[in-house]
Formats: sequence, structure tokens, C-alpha cells
Amino acid sequence: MHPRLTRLRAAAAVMLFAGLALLSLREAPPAPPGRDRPTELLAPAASAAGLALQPRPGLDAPALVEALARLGVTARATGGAQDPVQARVPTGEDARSLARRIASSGLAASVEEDGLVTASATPAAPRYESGQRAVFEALRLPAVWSPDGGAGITVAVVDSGVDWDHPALAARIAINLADADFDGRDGDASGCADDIAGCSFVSPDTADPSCGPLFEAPNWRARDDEGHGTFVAGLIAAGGPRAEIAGVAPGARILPVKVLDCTGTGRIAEASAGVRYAARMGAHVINLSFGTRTDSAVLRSAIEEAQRLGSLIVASAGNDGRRGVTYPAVYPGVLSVAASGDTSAGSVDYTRVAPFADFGAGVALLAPGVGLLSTLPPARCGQDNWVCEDGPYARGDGSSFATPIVAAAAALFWSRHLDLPAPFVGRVIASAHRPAPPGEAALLDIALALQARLFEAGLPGTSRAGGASGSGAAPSTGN
Ligand SMILES: [Ca+2]
Ligand SMILES: [Ca+2]
Repeated sequence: MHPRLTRLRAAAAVMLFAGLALLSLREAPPAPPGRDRPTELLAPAASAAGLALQPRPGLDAPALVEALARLGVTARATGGAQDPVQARVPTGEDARSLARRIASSGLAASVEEDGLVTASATPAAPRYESGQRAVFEALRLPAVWSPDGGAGITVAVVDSGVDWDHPALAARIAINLADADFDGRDGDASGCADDIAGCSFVSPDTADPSCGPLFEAPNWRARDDEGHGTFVAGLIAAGGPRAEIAGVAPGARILPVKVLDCTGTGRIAEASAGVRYAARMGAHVINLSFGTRTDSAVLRSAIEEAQRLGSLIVASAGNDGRRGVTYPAVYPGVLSVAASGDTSAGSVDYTRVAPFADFGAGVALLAPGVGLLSTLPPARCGQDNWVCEDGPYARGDGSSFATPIVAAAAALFWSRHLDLPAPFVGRVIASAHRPAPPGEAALLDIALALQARLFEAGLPGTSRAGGASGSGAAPSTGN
């Protein structure tokens, strides 16, 4: 079998057509500033120390500083007459209120939070330059990447498990201290006994007979005997001093949830149980790099419950190279992702859909899904066409692997706006892309996502912390 086909297997395994589910995501991007308002106002965080202002045409920076002083605002020019001006947020006023005040004065062409671009850092991981730079640059990620990007966010990888001993992942696993006593009981009512680091829902009764030792599900041993889930996890959050690659959101935590067996195949019931568990555990983002061609009331209900509990679901659109996508990617509110990476011109063009990826109006976003470098359990190197490159790292292709890039982008954005509810985060990410042809998805633009214009989009009054939450304790951060 062609290696690529093998890597695509998990996405195809648990695999109808529909193209309407994401309308709700696509219909309401954050509102752009109205044409009648000359000042462009980008959302400042309430806690921002300062604002960055672009002087309006005809007003130079020193004149703007003087005019602001008359409004009681301390400001300084950063350079030349047409360079930006920094305004300090006065004690007793929040950044948003100050931004609105300056915007309504008409003195500035634009007003925004100052400081978003200061987090810039090039990943120092040894294999970044040779193995990842092209992908990061296609995503416009390097300018906003940081080693703690995604901090405070838990991403559930509902997949074949995760190798939690992997040097690039060991420090990135969400640890559940509420049931870490190994007494055989489900002490925190999470639905899984002693689930210190995730849970497996794969049962010996339904797994492929070729799989190794399996335990009665649910079981805390969410180890990865396929490799697919570990590969997904590395793309999201690989990091730490021993990591040789950089995850998109290395500050995020991974919650391993095993629903696919050693052949990358799973059952609807087990996958649905895994989704429900992830949501109960407080996962902000749930990554589903699998799909089925059959609509399922059970799976749909699990997705709805997870959304009710406040999770954002990101799912793979499938790998059949045709128009239309798979379940659960088409369910309402699910962020559906297809792989990009057109190799027809000899080099990889990440702005175009990959030849094997499903596409069409149901796909919210494209993300790179060809030639990706990520983590693999060492025991899987050389097995089933996984080819490791000098250590427990391998290359993979597929919409399965484009999906976690979008999940990680959601983690990066959410990490900066922790009080936003999942549907809002989903709308911001779905609208952060390169220009798209009518009716088609386009490549995710992470820098754009992080500069999203929240102002006027209306910050909802609900929050994850204050809204409905699961009975299970949220995973705490382990080290
Ligand atoms: Ca226990
Ligand atoms: Ca438990």
C-alpha cells in the first residue's frame, strides 16, 4: 500500500454528504468596522496597558499626541510624523473604553491594543528549520508563535491514544489529580476509573484481533498502539526541552482519549463515549481526526452534548478527494477542516487543497496536510508504513493531520481570550483565512486569527467558566 494511503486510514475508517452544517459558522464573522466610521478599531483587551494609534491623514504624530493630551490621555510618538503613537490607559479607565473614546474623537485612523506582535519567537526545536518552517510560514504562524502559546487551554485528542512518554509530549499531557489514586474506582465521577492522563474507550470485544493487550473499557491506559493520535498530539502541542519539533500551540495541554484501535479503526459508540468524556473533563477544544459516511444519532448527540458543555469541536472533512464531507465534520457548529498541499507543480502549494482531501461548501478551512513532521511512539517506527526519521518522529499526510493545526490555532486564540464561549472562538477561527474562491474554503491564517476584530462583534456575556460545566473536574496542569 502507498504510505500515504496508510496514513489516511484512520480518517477513512469510521467514514454522506452534506454541505450546509457550517452555514452558521460562516454567516457571522466578526463584523468589520462600518464604512461610515473613519476610525478602524481593533479589539483591545480590557487589561491592555496601552493602545497603538495610527494618526489620521493630515494629522502628524506630534499633533496627535498634543490633541490626546487635551483629552487627558498620555501618549508618545514612536518615530516619524506618520508612525504610530502609543497611548497609555489611564488609571480608572479600561482599554476598551479608552479605545472607543479615541475612536469617536476622529483623531486616529485606527486604534488597537498595543503589544500583540511582541510574542514573536522562532521555534528553537532542532528540526524546525528543515522540517516545519514551510508549514509554519504558510500559516503565517512564525510572527505570533511563542513557546507558551495556548497556555491554559486543554485540547482533547480523541483518537488512537497518545504516547505520554514521548520526549516531545511528556510535559504536555493534561493530568487529572482528582482521580490519581489507582484504587480501581472512578473517584471523580468522570466516567473512567483512575484516569490520571486520559482514558481508553476501546474494548477488547470490538477491537481488531490483531491488536495487543487491551483492557476492559473505559480504562485509564490511553496508550497509542497505532501512532495516529500521537502524531496528531505532536502537531498541536509538542514542546519542552527534549522536543525536536515545535507544536503550533506548545503551551496547550493534551487530553488523550483512545477510541481507535491499533488498526486506526473505531466504533461509533466508543468514539461517542470518548467525545462525551472529553467534554466532561473540561476540554476546551476536541480534535476529531476521524469520520464516518453514515449519519449517527448517537454521535450527533455526543457532539451536541460536548457543545452544550462548552467545547469547540474541530473535525476532519475526510480524504476521499471529492466534494462533500463526513460526519461528524458536517454537524452544526463543528469546525470542518480539509488538508491543503497541492504538489502538482513539483513543490508543495499549501494555499491549494490537497488532491486526496474532501472539499466543497461544507469545509470551513484548509490547513497544511502534506509532508507534516510530527511525533510517533518509538514502538511504531517502521511498522505499518510509518517511517521514522532518526528518532521517534515521522512524516504524515492527510486531513487527519490538517485538523489538529486548526484545533491548535483555536487554542492560541482562546488562550488570549479565556472568557469567550466556544461558538465565538469557532467563528473567529473560521473567518481567519486567506481570500477564498466563492463557495470554497481557504487556507487558515493564524496571524489574522490572533488579530481578530472582536470589537463590534459583541462580546457575549456568557463564559466557559460561568456557563454550564461538566461534573468531572477539569484536568489540572501537570509537569
Ligand atoms: Ca480512583
Ligand atoms: Ca475518574
